[in-house]
Amino acid sequence: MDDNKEITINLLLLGKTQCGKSFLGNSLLGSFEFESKFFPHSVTKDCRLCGMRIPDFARRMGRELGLRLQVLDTPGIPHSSLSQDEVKKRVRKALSQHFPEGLHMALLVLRADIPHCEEDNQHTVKLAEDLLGTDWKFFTTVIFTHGDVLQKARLTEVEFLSLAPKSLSALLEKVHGRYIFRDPTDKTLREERETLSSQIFHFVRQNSYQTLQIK
Ligand SMILES: Nc1nc2c(ncn2[C@@H]2O[C@H](COP(=O)(O)OP(=O)(O)OP(=O)(O)O)[C@@H](O)[C@H]2O)c(=O)[nH]1
Ligand SMILES: [Mg+2]
Repeated sequence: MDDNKEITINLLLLGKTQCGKSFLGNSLLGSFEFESKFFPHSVTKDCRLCGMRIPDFARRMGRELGLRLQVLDTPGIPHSSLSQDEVKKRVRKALSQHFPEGLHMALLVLRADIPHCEEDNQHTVKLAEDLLGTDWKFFTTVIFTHGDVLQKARLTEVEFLSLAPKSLSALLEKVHGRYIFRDPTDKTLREERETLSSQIFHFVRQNSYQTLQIK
């Protein structure tokens, strides 16, 4: 925690190509900082950090508390033009460059509208472990994008998770049940930012604002 007036939270976006990382980053920032679009190949090639401040985000001991969110967008893995090793190299470099004080939360972005296969989920765990070390599970939240499909399929979040393969439940167990379904339909950027930032802030506070040091 910085001082009594402002808390900085460092967030990392991780996930496969076209899973919605940059879009999620924009929703968190409440602006269109990251290039996000539907494309038949990977859009983001370089890691990029963007930040924003929410003054008067919360109150602590009678004082207004501001929140500064720092969001690091990354290329997807697998990537259409970069090798896995190259993407990992870029992410590691950006983490040490931008978050010398450590990472509060990695946001592991998964699409809710495509099937979750056993191998995919194992690959996701390995990727997080490779990049963040063995403590990754204490500093990771799974974010399901395209949550709007659940409504169309008349499935609740609980039903969706109970029908998903065991490897997905295992992944959610590993991250201590920290997951969020996002459904950007009918929401303004501001509403999205408020909902997402409070959910993530809650998880960071549960961790007593500790950070993961990237070696
Ligand atoms: N309906 C819906 N569309 C989404 C959601 N998240 C992302 N998208 C769309 O999915 C497409 C890809 O989103 P991006 O944010 O560019 O995905 P990315 O993971 O950054 O993609 P790369 O940089 O190519 O790896 C865009 O058209 C987004 O508008 C979501 O939750 N719901
Ligand atoms: Mg992107």
